Amino acid sequence: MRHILHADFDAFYTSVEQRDNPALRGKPVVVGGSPEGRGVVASASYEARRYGIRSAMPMYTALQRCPKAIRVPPRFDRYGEVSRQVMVIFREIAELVEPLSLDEAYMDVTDVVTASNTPEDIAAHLRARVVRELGLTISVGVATSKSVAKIASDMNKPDALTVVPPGEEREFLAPLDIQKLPGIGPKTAERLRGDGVNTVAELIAQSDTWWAKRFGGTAHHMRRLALGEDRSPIIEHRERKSASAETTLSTDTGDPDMLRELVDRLSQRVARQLDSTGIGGHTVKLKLRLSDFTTFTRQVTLPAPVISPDEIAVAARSLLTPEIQPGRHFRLVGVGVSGFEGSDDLPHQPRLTGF
Ligand code: TTP
Ligand code: MG
Ligand code: MG
Repeated sequence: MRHILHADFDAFYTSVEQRDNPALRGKPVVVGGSPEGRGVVASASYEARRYGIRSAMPMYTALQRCPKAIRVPPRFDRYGEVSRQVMVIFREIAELVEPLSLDEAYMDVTDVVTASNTPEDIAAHLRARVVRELGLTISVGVATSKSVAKIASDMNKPDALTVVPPGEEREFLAPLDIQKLPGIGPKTAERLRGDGVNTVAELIAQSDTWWAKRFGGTAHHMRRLALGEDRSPIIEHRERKSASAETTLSTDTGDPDMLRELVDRLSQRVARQLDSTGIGGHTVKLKLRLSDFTTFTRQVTLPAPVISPDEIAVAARSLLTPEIQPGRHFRLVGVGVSGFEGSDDLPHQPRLTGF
């Protein structure tokens, strides 16, 4: 049996800002782009969440919901620094560490567990150390698998320790909404709800044929997740590749409506790739090839990661618009997302580039 911890900072970006600037403490704070520049909320303090403010919400909407909320522009360098510091602590307490994003990681502590040092003790000690050394709180989930530990760490946020004892995984998951399971995004959830399946209990009650129909090749894996029997190992270094999609047109076109519609379709394909990992990227790229085979890309790096088809499409369309010019015909269009949280290709400054 393994003992896995999942740790995740509470309101990461905003907590760092509140720590560094005492005037922000105890107040509704949002980190993200400006409302005029169509910015979105990257992180909202728990005080701001009481007003219904959430990550990925347009900043304009957030400030409408809570006009006295204080907006702070993101400082990615600072968050990267804190992230490296917490990962050092994680590596000191656990044998294996798999960072998932800047603010969270899985840890396998199986080898350090003893009768007098239970997984719960290790987690409590870890939480205390992070508060003492970094002045920030993390929520931790303790379980026998990655998926259950991750769901547990999110359960009682903020500043919480949630333990799922061995053997109780199934009961723990049963009452939860299906979307709590990793791999069930909004699209899949919608289809399952159409079958009257809303909770994990209802999911595991379905027949083999239903599972095969709904999940195809991943049915076996997903069923294990739903039963709390996820066996996936802690992976020390995870590759996060970019997600992209492109199409060569049957006839070259310069028609703005056709091109925009194509960009939307490609954005949906890219979003589906991102949906499988649940990780958004900061950079949206548009690739274009003209009738004469000249190929070029345009890209934009955004303060908050994009993951939904609409977010990707809005950014990609904004790159497309200036390229539509009289007499210009396109033979290929591509859309891509990169710049994932915690990866090396994330630039330190939001920027607008073309090459
Ligand atoms: P999360 O861990 O998802 O969120 P959080 O730490 O702000 O809040 P909590 O964990 O307590 O629910 O993401 C970590 C950071 O990643 C977050 O502080 C900002 C960034 N982020 C975005 O930029 N955009 C997003 O849509 C999300 C979800 C996160
Ligand atoms: Mg967090
Ligand atoms: Mg996180």
